[in-house]
Amino acid sequence: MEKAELIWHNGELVAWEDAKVHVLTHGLHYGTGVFEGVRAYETARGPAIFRHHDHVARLFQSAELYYMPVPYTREQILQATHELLAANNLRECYIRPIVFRGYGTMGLNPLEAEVDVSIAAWPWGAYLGEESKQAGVRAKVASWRRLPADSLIPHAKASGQYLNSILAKIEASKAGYQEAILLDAHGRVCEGSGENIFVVKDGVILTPPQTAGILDGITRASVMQIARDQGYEVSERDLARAELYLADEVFMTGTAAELVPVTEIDDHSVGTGARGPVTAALAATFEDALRGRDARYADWLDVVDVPAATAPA
Ligand code: PPE
Repeated sequence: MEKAELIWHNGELVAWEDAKVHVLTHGLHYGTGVFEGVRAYETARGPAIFRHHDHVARLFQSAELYYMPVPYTREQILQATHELLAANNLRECYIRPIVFRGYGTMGLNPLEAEVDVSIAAWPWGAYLGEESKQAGVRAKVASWRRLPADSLIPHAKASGQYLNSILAKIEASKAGYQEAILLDAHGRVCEGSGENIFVVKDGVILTPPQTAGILDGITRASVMQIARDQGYEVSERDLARAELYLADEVFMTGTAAELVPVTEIDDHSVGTGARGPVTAALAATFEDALRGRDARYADWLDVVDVPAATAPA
């Protein structure tokens, strides 16, 4: 990975190399952490964090779901992220805040363990490869089922829960695919290993509902709004596996992945096998929204005051 200079850790900016934890950190042993993935983009008004307030709100919700008190306010986390980007002189980056149970308590009752908070940011290019946003990706339905909502909490973005996605991702990549699609125990479509999923069929846009074991994606919500604003009918409903194969278009959304067409699933070509027109139209507006080129979505951008790099005299 690409590095930056500084990481915000428990209220202080520390050198990237010094942002370390003890090997007996609770979150390392039991996965007791919650995190976010956020991105900032260069815009005409300066670097802007996309839906920053929504990401921080979800971070606090995830923490609450695991009974983890965050020792900072939302406002402090928002502010700290601004300071971090300015201090690192980052104008386009991925941002990873994490709230985790720290060092000093072992055993499964975490309630007495301290809660630590870090925020890192670094340049992170196309998540599924440089070609992916245009050319699309080949995906495989994983044999691993999405974690059930009666065992863990799909709505929480919690560290330990990602072992489920990681098994699916390993399976897909060892089989030569770029991404995994997870179904639930009844065979209904849930999401990708790190993305929500959409199907386009006969001009209608379909995506699994909140009850389908998905993470309530912020990119998903943004793309649904953009689609409705463009006059598309968007329906949240359960999807059968075969509806993926028979779709006109399939695409995935996520902060890291952004908006990526899925052109092949389990060796069936989806639609024409190339990025479809609905996906292309949504991706164009989404890209404009991220980069501050569409006034309708200006509220989604939290502009950061990063001093422009001074040109050498
Ligand atoms: N589902 C899952 C399981 C998921 O991890 C993500 C984000 C999404 C859906 C989309 O959510 P949103 O980013 O709010 O639109 N995955 C994050 C972590 C990826 C990683 O490899 O780490 C991300 O995209 O930042």
